[in-house]
Formats: sequence, C-alpha cells, structure tokens
Amino acid sequence: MVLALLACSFMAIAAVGPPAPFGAVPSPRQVEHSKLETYAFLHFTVNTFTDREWGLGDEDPSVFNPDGFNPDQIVLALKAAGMKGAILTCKHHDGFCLWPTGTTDHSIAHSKWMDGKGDVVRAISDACRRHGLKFGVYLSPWDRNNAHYGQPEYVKIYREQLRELLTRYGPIFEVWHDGANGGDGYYGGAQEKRSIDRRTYYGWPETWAMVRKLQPNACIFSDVGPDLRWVGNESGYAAETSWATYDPVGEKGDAAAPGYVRSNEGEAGQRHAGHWLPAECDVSIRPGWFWHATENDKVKSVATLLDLYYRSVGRGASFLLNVPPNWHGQVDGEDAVTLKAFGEIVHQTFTHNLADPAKVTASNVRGNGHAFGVSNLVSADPHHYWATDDSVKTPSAELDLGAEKTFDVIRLREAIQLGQRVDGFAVDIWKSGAWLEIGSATSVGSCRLIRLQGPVTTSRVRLRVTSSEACVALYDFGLFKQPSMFAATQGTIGN
Ligand code: FUL
Repeated sequence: MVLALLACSFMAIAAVGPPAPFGAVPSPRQVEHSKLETYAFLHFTVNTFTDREWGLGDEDPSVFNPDGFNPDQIVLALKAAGMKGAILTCKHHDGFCLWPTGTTDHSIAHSKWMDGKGDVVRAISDACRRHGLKFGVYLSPWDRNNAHYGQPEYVKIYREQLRELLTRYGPIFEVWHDGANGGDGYYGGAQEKRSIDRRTYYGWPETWAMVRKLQPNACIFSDVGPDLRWVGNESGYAAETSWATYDPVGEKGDAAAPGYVRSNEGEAGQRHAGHWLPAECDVSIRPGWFWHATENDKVKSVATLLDLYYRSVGRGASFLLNVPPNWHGQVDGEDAVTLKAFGEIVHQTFTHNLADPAKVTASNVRGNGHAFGVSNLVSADPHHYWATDDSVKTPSAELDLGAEKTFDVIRLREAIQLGQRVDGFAVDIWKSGAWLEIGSATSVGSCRLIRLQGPVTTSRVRLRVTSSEACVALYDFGLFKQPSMFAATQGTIGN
C-alpha cells in the first residue's frame, strides 16, 4: 500500500517536466550576453586628431599621438556607469590599426606615439580585465586605406587582422562588424571610388566560422547577426514591442548581409521568426561617434541616458553607449561626470527589489508542485522559474508585500532558454478596496521595464499575463523606486 502510494506520487512528480521551449531559443553565448545589459563603444583613431567622423585613409600615421593616454581612466569611467564591457574601434573605415599588425604599415607601429612601440588594443584590453570589464573588437570591413580593397586579396587581409585580434588579446566577448561598405577612398594612392557586392564580397560565412573557432564564446554583431542584430537606428532605442526573434531580409527581399538588409525591421524584430537574434541599441554620448572639441558642450544628459536605458534594456535589448576618448587619450570631463551620475542612478534604482520578500500566490502552478512554484517569480534565477500548466496561458500572480511600499519601476523577465512566450501583461495594485491597473506592456524576453509616470503606494500587487503563445516561464518580478529627481523623465525620445 505504502509502496503503491509512493509510486503514484513519484509518477505524479515525474509527469510534470519543464515546459517545452517555444519558437527560437538563444544559444548559451547569447544567454550570457543578455546578462550584460549595458556596455561601451570606444571610438578612437586618427579621426580623434583630424576632427573627422570618417577618415579618408590617407592620414599620416604620425597624427595619432595622444599625450596623456590613460586606459585605466577610460575603463574606470565606463565602470562607474555600470558598464560590463567595452568594444574598441581597433580599425575604423580609414584603415588605421590601433595594434601593431603584420598586415599593413598603416598602423600605430608607424606613429610617433611611444616611438611606434605602443599598442592601444593591448592597453585597453588589459585595463578592461584589470577592472572586471569584458573586451570586444570593432574591425571595419570597409578600409579606405588598403590598396587591395575591392579584390579577393583584401578579404584575406581582413581575416588575418581579425585572426590577430582574436588570438593575441585574451577572451573577446563581442566581434562587431559595421555595415558601411565601399565608396571613395585613398586605396593605396589610387584615390578613387570602389564598390563591392555587399552580399558576396566579404565571404562572411567563412569569416564567422573562423571567429567561432578562435573565440567560441564571442557573440558576433552585424546588421544580420548571427548573434546580435543592429536595431536599425543609431539613436539607442528598440521598439516598444521588441522581439528577440528575427529573420533578416535583404533590401530586395532576397538574402540579407551586413549593409544589405531592411534595417527598419530591426527595431521590432518579428514575432514568429526562426532565429534568436536580439537587438543591440548603439548610440553615442555625443552627436558624433568620435571626439570633437566642438561637441564638448553637447554631451547627452543623465536624463536622456536613463530614458535610453529604459527604451533599450527595458525592451529586452542591450544598450551599447559610445564614449569617445579625447585627443589626450582620456574620457573627457563632462562625459565622465555624466557617466558616473547615470551609473549611480541605475544602481540606486535597482539595488533594492521591493517585491522581495513577498508572499506570492498564483492562479495556476505547473503540476501543482514545488519545482515551478510561484515563489520562483521573485527568485532572480533563470533556472528557477514560475511555470504554468501547458493549457494555462493567461495566469495571474498576487504579491502580498507585507506593508505599504512605494515604487515607480516594474521589471519582468522570462526564462529565455525556453523562448519568448509572453505577448502581453498588466500590473494592478490594491487601492481603496479594489484592483487598479497601473501599467501594461507587450513583449518581455530577457527584460521588460515599465517606468511609471509617478510613484504608487500599495501593499498588494497583481501581475496578470493577458496574452501568451505558450504557458508562462517567468523568474523575475521586481518593484523599484527611482531616486526622486530622476523619476519619469521618459517621453523625450520617439519610438
Ligand atoms: C557605422 C560607422 O559608419 C560609424 O562611423 C560608426 O562607427 C557606427 C557605430 O557604425 O556603421
């Protein structure tokens, strides 16, 4: 009898496994990358000294001569902003290499800086590691200096440059390929216009196979992935409804390639696409990507950066903020002050989750057991999530906060290893004897933040999933209070 009961309960437990994944799911490297949220771009090269955005490729290497290069100051300024990594323009369109490459003379080895013995890639990557940030590389495919650009030989050179970067500087978290391809240039003195077929010239599949081999944990970014997609604007935000799933399409409806894609589709992604390809939102802290003295008074405000944070990270995308070092080789004063203030606000906002600990009850729990219990909703651990029975797609969960709490930010996260499942949810508070809806949103994915217009106070909160393609798998529900002077600055940037 006892044995029979034990067998029955074992069968009941065994019968309730985790939910089946829904749609496309992330690779482990994409899951890791989604935890970074905010990281930096460092645009730094000859342009910093010539006051250009796109160098022509004819610059004398001696113009690169920072008189106070301080990689620790640069990296610590990023760290103060809460950034988890930095991607350096190892080579921009002008072709000047910031490391002593064996592929061209157009490099730092031929500058006056440190008598040609310096290596900016080494210095920045070392500083990143010293201060706990990850390091990534931007290597422009378009090279306005190289005589061979446009011929197959250049593609070999490009791959060799990438090979040097991926084998000399330790672990690389992201490899960044921009989509600007071909046009006027110096090209070894030819001074002409060269165009390439963006779909075929670079042989991307072969290059990316090499990246996989040399740095298997690195995420590859381009207009079309394969790991991270361009969001389609350089203003730093994703669409209000933003899917991590995306099947890029070429400009004429054919196969897409970096620089050849219907980029406006990147802002939202597509609900039922076959690839997990989350958006990365890039934007500069200044109007230009490179430092210009004339833009020292045009540094974005803390309020604007916060707004962009909520419109990128808060929509399941990552926030890639460019901070261009100045011609001394340091982060400029105003930029550093702004970054520090931004980092402090984000830290102060998200350090204390007012929903934890709370007593949580739910309209449904998968298999009625503990494994997927609703207390996991505040577990903050993606492997311990609240899940419902397969047929239950619009459940609700109620949080008893134990006392009146005041908050103005709501956070929700899905266990993305099971795909992006939820299509919509709403949040209510208990006010004067009734439930009152205070916020709602659509897609969730790795992170959804709702920034309320003003703070609300309550002791009971209800999460209602209003629409989902599959039973839910949620592991993080957070309630936060922003430092008051930075509350609700949203609404200044268009969707
Ligand atoms: C673009 C480039 O043309 C810009 O100069 C900048 O590097 C931006 C991040 O990517 O494709």
